[in-house]
Amino acid sequence: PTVSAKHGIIEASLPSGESVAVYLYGATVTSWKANGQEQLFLSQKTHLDGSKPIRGGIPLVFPVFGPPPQNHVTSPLPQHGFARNSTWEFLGKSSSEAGKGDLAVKLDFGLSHTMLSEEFRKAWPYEFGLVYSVTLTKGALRTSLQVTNEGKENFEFQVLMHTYLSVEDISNIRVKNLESKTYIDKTRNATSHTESSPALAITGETDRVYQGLDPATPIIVSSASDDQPLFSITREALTDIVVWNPWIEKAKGMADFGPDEAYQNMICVEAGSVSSWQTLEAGDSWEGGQSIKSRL
Ligand code: TA6
Repeated sequence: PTVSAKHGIIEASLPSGESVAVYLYGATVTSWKANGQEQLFLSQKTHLDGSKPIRGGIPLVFPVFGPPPQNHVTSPLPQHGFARNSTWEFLGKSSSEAGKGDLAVKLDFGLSHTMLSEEFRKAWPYEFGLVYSVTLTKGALRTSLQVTNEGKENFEFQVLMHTYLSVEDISNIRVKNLESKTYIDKTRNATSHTESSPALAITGETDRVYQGLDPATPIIVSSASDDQPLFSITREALTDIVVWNPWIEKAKGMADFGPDEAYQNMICVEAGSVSSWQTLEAGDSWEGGQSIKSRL
């Protein structure tokens, strides 16, 4: 495996044609190629200069998902918290055997309270350490986050990996294994519903938080035309899945989302722990992650 670091971008590749690129800004994965083909969506109008969170790839949401609640310790933070708009450090890479003679290359990134901007440190005054690992193997990408409470008081957090998957045509994909699950529909005043479809089609703005899923049951993004799985996502310790597509109007309304019709080429399937709060006691650590397999 080769790894290169320049201009705040860490890249790694495997002889089998897999590659990954990670911006130190937000530790945001911006590219994952399997078999030489890009698997993630990245808006053509995304900022990449740190002026705004990257629109695409896998933005990292921590310590709060969505707009922070009122009268809460996270209230002063921006939407989705500070992890995706802070500059992380590259801690290093390691290579290992991934079985069947395949290689794995793991890139580690770190963010701690001492590295935060004054604004963010004041807004969320806890002593913490984050280690984000991005592991590339043949046909799969794993991202996992370890959260450590380095202070003397407990804190609570939410975490989510805001994965933008690249699809050829949104009308030809289905999302499977959500049937009978409870979800909060943010396009219908955050009301609670039960999923009735074994294969969810995306036919308009979709913004749903599916709750309490078995992390080992893969969420499948499949092709409707041949019922083949395109992506299969399993998780560890992340029991919620957010399904989001902005559709026509919201896509037009985001200045950094382009071209406007690109809503047809992406689906966000986001592994997280967001429907409640994880409490981390002083000195304790928590870890959670996702593994995305690509059919290609
Ligand atoms: O993915 C779910 C969501 O919370 C949507 O409601 C939408 O706001 C999306 O995240 C993008 O948020 P962002 O802050 O990146 O524009």
